[in-house]
Amino acid sequence: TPRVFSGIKPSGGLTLGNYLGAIKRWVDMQDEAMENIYCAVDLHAVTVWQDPHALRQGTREIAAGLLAAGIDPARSILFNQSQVHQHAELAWLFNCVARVGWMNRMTQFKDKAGANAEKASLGLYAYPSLMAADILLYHATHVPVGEDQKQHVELTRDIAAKFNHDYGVDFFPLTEPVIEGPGTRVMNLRDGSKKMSKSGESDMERINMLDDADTIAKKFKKAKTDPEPLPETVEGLAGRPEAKNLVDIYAGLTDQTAEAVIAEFAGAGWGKFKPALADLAVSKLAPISDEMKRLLDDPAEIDRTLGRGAEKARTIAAPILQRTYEIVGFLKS
Ligand code: AQP
Repeated sequence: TPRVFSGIKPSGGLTLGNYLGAIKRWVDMQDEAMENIYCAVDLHAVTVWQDPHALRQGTREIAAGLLAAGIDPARSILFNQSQVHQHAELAWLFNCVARVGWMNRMTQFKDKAGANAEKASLGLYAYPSLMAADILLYHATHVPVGEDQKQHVELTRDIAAKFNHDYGVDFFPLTEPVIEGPGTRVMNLRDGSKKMSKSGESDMERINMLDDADTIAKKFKKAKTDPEPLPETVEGLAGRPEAKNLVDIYAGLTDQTAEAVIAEFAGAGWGKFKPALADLAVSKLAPISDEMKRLLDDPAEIDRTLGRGAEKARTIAAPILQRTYEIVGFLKS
């Protein structure tokens, strides 16, 4: 069976970008004939310093968000990365397979490190080889991600291919990114050229999954737009990143195409569209955030769920790492 792996970094609260770009599709993938593995990637989070208390809280929030959105631990494996030490071990080997030149081309590192790359952690630089390890440790064939992760999944293929070639084996699969639908790149509400991020500076630039109805309405009301009304056809969104983003969010939340949304709202002003979008977002997110809050009231139960998931993950990961060590030539007594 095809195997799916994907993760979310506990570097802040979950956003609408995480929901539309990742979680919503992960839930749907459970209905396909695939084995699903979903992970709170805490080892990735600490590539930038995290307050330990916030990291624990963020990890539980991801678990609660996934469970509340419909990830079923009986059908999917759900765990946090650091409980399966094989991720870090395989990442080390991949650090030795990947080339410095490959890492130098990663645009996310450039974005996150900013002007002062010398001060970035070595872990942030090597992030893509840990991500390759996350995926290949399970021989995952499909990786559902947002558009921003496409380059990293392609690098994962390069690492797998180079490992297979260097050791003359056909061991690691060449993984496909699964990037589909209108929600794969949700943009910042205050600047349509940047993606919506958990850790962006201002809270007004993102919708958090735990935001209440008033906050969601306020954020959409204040979202940056141009003065023009919605166009008559979807082509009219070209060159209007903020308008396109709000239409795409509407489309993502209703499982429609942007064309269908434009057909419904052709020529409408923002005074009509924004409240409709806010109502829609609240109607979709409120049941999830209510359930998240209920789950977060019992952190010990969340921890147990993650622990059981980690146990299942290790049963897949351990033999694959062991075989990798044999291929590489590590002695085992
Ligand atoms: N804005 C987005 N639109 C669509 N998909 C998104 N994803 C994240 N932001 C958007 C997808 O969510 C999954 C988990 O991402 P992540 O949290 O592990 O990493 P990230 O993409 O670096 O997230 P952030 O929110 O930008 O975190 P910070 O600010 O801490 O760096 C991935 O599938 C991602 O594509």
